[in-house]
Amino acid sequence: MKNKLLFLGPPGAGKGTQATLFCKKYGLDHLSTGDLLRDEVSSGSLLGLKAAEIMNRGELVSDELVLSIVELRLLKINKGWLLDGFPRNIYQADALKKLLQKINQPLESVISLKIADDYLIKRLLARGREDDNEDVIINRLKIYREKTAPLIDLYSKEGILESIDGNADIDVVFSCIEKALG
Ligand code: B4P
Repeated sequence: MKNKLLFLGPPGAGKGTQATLFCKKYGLDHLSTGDLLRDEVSSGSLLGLKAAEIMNRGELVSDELVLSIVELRLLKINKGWLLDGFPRNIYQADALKKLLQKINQPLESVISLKIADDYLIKRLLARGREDDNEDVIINRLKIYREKTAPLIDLYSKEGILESIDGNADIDVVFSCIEKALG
């Protein structure tokens, strides 16, 4: 099984859900920039307060902050890892490539979870996190299309992208991911 992975997809596609299950089963280190940022927010730090404002508008937190968090974590990892929600734009993807070259652990596979906007909006409204209200979700989807979706093309050209239908039961999506990475 490949163990240097990235899960990509629009907000609510199930990246976090699938990444948690996958890391538990295969003993990988789960690196979710969304969770790390929410931890920073809960800590009440100045950086956390700034991040909360941006996240609650559905926008992307600064590349500088995200990269500093990711770099610290990746430099400490010596087993397999799964990146969830990072990179989110071309700049972060370039920075990640350089970082992975530095630690000599190239990305092996990218899972792209596909799902229609209507389903995403329903799922996120049902979850009801602070950034899960309709206006913010629509903004997150817009930013996903503008900034994150171009990464699909980038990793497809590198020949490491696998597309999975995210609009199925959680265990069905999980089996498809296992098959793609097996
Ligand atoms: P994230 O925490 O990454 O969250 P997400 O994209 O909204 O959700 P995800 O796709 O993980 O969905 P989940 O499994 O939870 O980002 C939040 C914010 O943090 C961003 O808007 C941004 O501001 C900031 N941020 C994060 N990373 C950043 C970066 N690199 N750079 C800059 N800013 C960054 O699933 C959603 C719901 O669907 C859950 O309730 C789940 O139970 C349900 N669900 C999942 N799979 C299902 C299925 N198969 N069927 C039915 N329901 C399902």
